[in-house]
Amino acid sequence: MSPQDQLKHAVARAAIEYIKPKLTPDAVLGIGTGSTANFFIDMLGELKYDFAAAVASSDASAQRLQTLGIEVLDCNAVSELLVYVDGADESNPNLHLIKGGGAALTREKIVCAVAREFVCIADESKWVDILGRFPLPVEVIPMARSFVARELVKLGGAPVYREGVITDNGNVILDVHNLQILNPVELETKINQITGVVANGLFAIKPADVLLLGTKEGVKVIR
Ligand code: ABF
Repeated sequence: MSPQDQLKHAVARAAIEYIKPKLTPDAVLGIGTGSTANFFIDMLGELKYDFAAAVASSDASAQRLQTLGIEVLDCNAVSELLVYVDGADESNPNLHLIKGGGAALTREKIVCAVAREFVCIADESKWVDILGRFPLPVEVIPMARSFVARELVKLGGAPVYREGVITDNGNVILDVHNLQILNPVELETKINQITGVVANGLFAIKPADVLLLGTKEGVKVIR
């Protein structure tokens, strides 16, 4: 396993230990997408008799959960998720995140909105002082792609169409480069207001509640 994968593995284990005492037989968990989330999903099999079911932020994660024998529910069938566990592309010290490198940002935002607590799991390469080195993903209705790109340029970004990618919702992704995001809540709000935008990858209006950060010195718990 690469050193980075060892850190992802360690934070996945920490997340298992973090959620274990909270589980109840009727609890439904929100489960994210990506390589760090995959480590977590694989370990979640150990606890599958301690909770009821899961809601997944992507078709890929849903399949992985089902393969382990974990029931996957439609989000509309659930009034609340006990916890949402997922990775991120960047986190700042306020636990404002950039997510969506895997193109699942809209479903991730929905799962996050329904969850009582968002536990973010990430290795130390994701930790930044100022968000924006990682290009900010924006999910867009295909017809609005060029319009939204022009509006994003007005906000100071350099949007790049992620060619060949169609989201689970049938939309396209613009990755916005050259941003130095000094006020993540404000930028998230502004991008949300552009007609044709479905969601953007900033999780600042509703940030993570806790970050389990994998470092060479061990897993840090940041709130
Ligand atoms: C999801 O997976 C995303 O929001 C983020 O884009 C990505 C992180 O992937 P990885 O864990 O593979 O770095 O959580």
